[in-house]
Amino acid sequence: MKTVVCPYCGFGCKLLIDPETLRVKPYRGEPNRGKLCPKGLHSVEIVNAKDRLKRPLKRAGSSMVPVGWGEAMDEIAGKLLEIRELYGPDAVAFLASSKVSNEENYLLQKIARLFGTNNIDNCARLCHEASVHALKLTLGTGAQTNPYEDIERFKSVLIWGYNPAETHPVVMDYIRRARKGGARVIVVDVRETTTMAFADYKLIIKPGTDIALANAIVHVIIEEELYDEEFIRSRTVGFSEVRMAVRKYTPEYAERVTGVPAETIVEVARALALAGSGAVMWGMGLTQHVSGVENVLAVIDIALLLGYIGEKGGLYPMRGQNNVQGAAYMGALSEFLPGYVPLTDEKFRKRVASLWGVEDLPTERGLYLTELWDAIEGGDLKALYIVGENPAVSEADFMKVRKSLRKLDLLVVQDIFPTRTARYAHYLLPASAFCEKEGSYMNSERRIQWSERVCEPVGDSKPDWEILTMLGRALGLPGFNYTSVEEVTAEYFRLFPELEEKSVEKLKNSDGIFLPKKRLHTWEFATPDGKARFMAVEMITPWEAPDEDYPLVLTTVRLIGHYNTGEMTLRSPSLVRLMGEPRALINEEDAEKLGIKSGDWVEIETRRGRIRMRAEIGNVPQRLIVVPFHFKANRLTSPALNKAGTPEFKFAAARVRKLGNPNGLKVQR
Ligand SMILES: Nc1nc2c(c(=O)[nH]1)N[C@H]1C(S)=C(S)[C@@H](COP(=O)(O)OP(=O)(O)OC[C@H]3O[C@@H](n4cnc5c(=O)[nH]c(N)nc54)[C@H](O)[C@@H]3O)O[C@H]1N2
Ligand SMILES: Nc1nc2c(c(=O)[nH]1)N[C@H]1C(S)=C(S)[C@@H](COP(=O)(O)OP(=O)(O)OC[C@H]3O[C@@H](n4cnc5c(=O)[nH]c(N)nc54)[C@H](O)[C@@H]3O)O[C@H]1N2
Ligand code: SF4
Ligand SMILES: [Mo]
Repeated sequence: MKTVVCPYCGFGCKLLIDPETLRVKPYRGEPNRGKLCPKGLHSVEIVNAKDRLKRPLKRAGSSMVPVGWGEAMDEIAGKLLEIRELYGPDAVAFLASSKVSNEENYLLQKIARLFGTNNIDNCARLCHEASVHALKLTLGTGAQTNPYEDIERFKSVLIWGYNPAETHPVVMDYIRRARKGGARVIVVDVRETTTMAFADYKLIIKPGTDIALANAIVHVIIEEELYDEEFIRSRTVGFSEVRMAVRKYTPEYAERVTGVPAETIVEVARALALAGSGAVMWGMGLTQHVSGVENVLAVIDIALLLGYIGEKGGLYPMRGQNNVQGAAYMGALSEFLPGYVPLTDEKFRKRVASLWGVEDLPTERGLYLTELWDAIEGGDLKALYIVGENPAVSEADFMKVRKSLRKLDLLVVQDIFPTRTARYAHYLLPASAFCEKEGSYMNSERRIQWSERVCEPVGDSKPDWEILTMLGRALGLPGFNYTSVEEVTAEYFRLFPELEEKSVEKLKNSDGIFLPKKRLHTWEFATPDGKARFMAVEMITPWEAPDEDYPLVLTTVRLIGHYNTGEMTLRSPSLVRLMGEPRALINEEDAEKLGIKSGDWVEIETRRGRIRMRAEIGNVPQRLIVVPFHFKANRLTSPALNKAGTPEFKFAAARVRKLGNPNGLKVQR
C-alpha cells in the first residue's frame, strides 16, 4: 500500500492506495484516524479521466497542436525573456497552485523572484488571506495556532461562517468527540447548515453583520466581567480600546442589526466564557466580505478576551485546499517571502538570495491575483504563467477575467485537465496528477506530510516540479539542476531553522512534521513585544446594497461532493452520481411570491450577469438566495475587494425569476 495525501481539502487526510487495484482505504494514523469523506475515497477516479492532458500543446490559430517538451519550454522561456527585455520583469506574473506540493510551489516562487518580480500569488488570495492579515496584526503569525487533536479536549467550539460538515467532513469527528466530552458547540451562519445538526446554539445572522454579533458577545463578556483578567494583563495590549469600541454594541442593538435575539447573544457569551477553554474555527463566511480582515479581527478579540489561545484554546482558520498552507509557507504570495517573512526583512531576504546564488531579490510587493485583470486591461501585464488554478471560473465577475485573459501576449496553463481557463492558453502543459508523483504537502494544522507515488504519469505528462525545473533552466536561472524531488525538499528545509536538522527520510517515515511547531503562542506571541494585540473594529457594510431592482442577497457556498471550480469532482463519476443536479436554495415565502416551486428552473441575475439553475425551497431566511459556487456562480458575484485582496463572494444584490419554458434547459458549465 502507498500513502498519499488527499488531493482535495486542507484537512489533509492520508489515503492508502493499492498500486495494483488503485483501491483507496483511509490511513489509520494522524490526522484522519481511519476516516475519509467521499471525495478522498473516490479521488483516483479522476486520474484516468478520458480528457486528461497527455502531451504539451501549443496554439495554432483557433486550435491547439502537439509540440515537444523541449521546444515548448524553449519557446515559452524565449517569449518571457523578450517581454522582460521590452517591459521589465513586472510585465510577467506567475500563479502558483494550492493543489501542488511544497516543492513545486517553492520552485515557482523561486523562478518568479529570480526572474525579477514578486508577481507570484495563489488562490489563498480568494480564500483565507484576510485571516492571514488579521492574525499577523494580532498575534504576529498568520496560521492556525493549534493541532486538530486539541479540539477534542476543549470545552467549547465556536464555528463561524464555516460549514465543515460539507467542507472538511473529517474534522467533524473531532468536533463530535469534543461534544461527547461536554463541549458546547455554537455555529454562526446566515442559514441553517448541515453543521448545525451538531450544535447547541444555532445563530442565524443577516449576511455581512458578523462584526455586530462579535462585538456584542465581547460587550457581554466585559459587562459581566467574564474575561480572563490575568491573560489580558500579562499577554495582551489594546484591551481598553476594545472596551470603548464595543460600548454601543449592546445585545439589543446587535439584535436589530443581526436578527439574533438579544437573550441568545447573552446566553452564548456566557456559555463561551464559562466553558473555560475553546476552539474558535472560521471559514469563508467571514473572509469573503469587504470587511473580511475586520470580521476576523472581531472574532479573534473574543478568543483573546477569554485567553483561548495556546493551552486553553486555539484559533482555527480552517484552510481550504490540500496545500494552500504549504503554498504560503513556501512563499507563493506576492507580499511574503517563504515562512510569511515580509519582503522588507533585509536579513532574511539576503539569506534566501545567497542560497539561490544571487545578491538580492525584488522588494516591492507584487500584484495580487485579484489585481491581475486590471493590470492586463491597463497594458501593464503582458504574460501570465498559471500552474493549477482556474481563474476563468473561480474569480469574482469572471466575464471580466475572461475578457482580459484574451488580451495577454502569452498565457501558459499547466494543469492536469483542459480547464475553462485553458481555452485562452497559448501553451498547455500536461502535469502529472497527485498519485503519479511524490512530494510534501502541508495541511491546515501546519503538518508537513509526505505523499508517495502510486502509478506512472499518464501519457507524456510530467510532475510539476520537473516541468518547473525545465522552465528554470530554459530561463537561464541559477541552480535549476534538480534530478529528484528530494533535492528540492532538502533545499526548502534549509530556509527554516526548525527543519534544518531534520532529514527528508525522517519526514517520509513519520506522521508528519509540524512547522514551526505543534502549538503556537503558548508562552509568547510572535509580535515584537511578545504580546497579542486587541483590535477594535466597527461594522462595515457590504459593498452592494439590495434595492428595488435587485431585492435579494446572493451568497455562494460549497457542497460535500463538489469541489471548487468542478474541474476535478465533475470528472469523478461516483461523485457526480452522489450529488445529482445542483439547486439554488430559496426561502418559502419568497418562492411563493415569485410563483416558484421546488424543481422549477429559475434565472438568477445580478448587475454582472445571469445564470439559470433549478430552485429548491430550503431552510433559508427570507430575501437570501444560496447558490453553490462550483458551476457558474461567479458570473454573478461582486468584484469588490477587502484589504487582503479577497472579493466579496458572499454578498451580492440579486433578483430571481421563474423561467417560462424549461424544455431543453441544462445546467451551464
Ligand atoms: N466539499 C468541498 N469541500 C471543500 C471545498 C469545496 O469546494 N468542496 N473547498 C475547500 C476550500 S478551497 C475552502 S476555502 C473551504 C471553505 O470552507 P467553508 O468556509 O466552510 O465554505 P463555504 O461554504 O464557502 O462558506 C461557509 C459558510 O459561510 C456562510 N456565510 C455566507 N455569508 C456569511 C456571512 O455573512 N456571515 C457568516 N457568519 N456566514 C456566512 C455560508 O452560508 C456557508 O455555510 O472548503 C474546502 N473544502
Ligand atoms: N463564488 C465563489 N467563488 C469562489 C469561492 C467562493 O466561496 N464563492 N471560493 C474561492 C476560494 S476559497 C478558492 S480556494 C478558489 C479556488 O479556485 P481555483 O484554485 O482556481 O479552483 P480549483 O477548482 O481548485 O482549481 C485547481 C486547479 O488545479 C488543477 N490541478 C489539480 N491537481 C493538479 C496538479 O497536480 N498539478 C497541476 N498543475 N494542476 C492540478 C485542477 O485541475 C484545477 O484546474 O475559488 C474561489 N472562488
Ligand atoms: S476531508 Fe478533505 S482531506 Fe479528508 S478525504 Fe475529504 S476531501 Fe480529502
Ligand atoms: Mo479556498
